[in-house]
Amino acid sequence: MAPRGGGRTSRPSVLVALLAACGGDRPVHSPAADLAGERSGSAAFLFDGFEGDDVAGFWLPGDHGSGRYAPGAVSIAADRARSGNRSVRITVREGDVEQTGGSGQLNERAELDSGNRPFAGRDLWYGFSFLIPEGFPVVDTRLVLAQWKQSGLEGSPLVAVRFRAGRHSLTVRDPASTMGAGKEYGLPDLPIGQWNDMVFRIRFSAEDDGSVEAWMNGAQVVSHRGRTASRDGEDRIYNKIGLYRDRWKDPMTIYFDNYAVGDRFAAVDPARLDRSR
Ligand SMILES: [Ca+2]
Repeated sequence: MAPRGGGRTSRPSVLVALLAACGGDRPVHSPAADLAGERSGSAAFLFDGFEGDDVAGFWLPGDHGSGRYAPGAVSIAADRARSGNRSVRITVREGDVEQTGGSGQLNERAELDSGNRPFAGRDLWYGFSFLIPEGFPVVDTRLVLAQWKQSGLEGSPLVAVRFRAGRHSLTVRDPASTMGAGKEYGLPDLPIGQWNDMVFRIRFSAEDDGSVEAWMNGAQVVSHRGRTASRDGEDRIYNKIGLYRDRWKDPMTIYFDNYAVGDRFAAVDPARLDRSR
């Protein structure tokens, strides 16, 4: 596996970088996010409401060939927003950042990667809202909308949100298996053209105290207990959102908004930015 962006920095420097980013001139988060943090009494470690002219500075760059998306595949969009006026639009086209999987199957991707962080062995909360637009090709091919992986561990993601042939599901890998064996939880159907708020509480652990919980539109839909990471990997975790699939002819587009990583539900809940709350 190629060296990953977040792996270049130690834990303290990641925190320093985040603090610097928050105080810098690059639009990392919106005033609405500050208000939400104040209301909840908790701020997220990472937040992108996609209200700036570009994605937030913590996302790894998508250099063609080495990054997670091809040039032009990720853009700030003003035609959809879960909160504020903008979101991020991600489109994968045939052959984008093409790789060959373990089974020889060609795969392709357009994903945002929030960085490689020392998150193993602790409770982490992730939240985002996403929208599948009208006209999206709902087809029977492998498609991953969000995934969590462990640095230094090859094979399937530890946790993944999938959408295949209209079936929306969450998979938890058996860390001892390299090729996908594990548990699959069915998730509520995905309404096309509507925003869906997702919150995840995940404890990545190579011991029995691992856990994965998920909420969709405010209702808990997954509660998993057991080992969620491998002793063969590093203690660093990275999370990607977007579109990762086996090779397919037709392009696919998805929208995300209100991405957050934090230490409690209220810090990452995509609905926390609703003005009525
Ligand atoms: Ca937004």
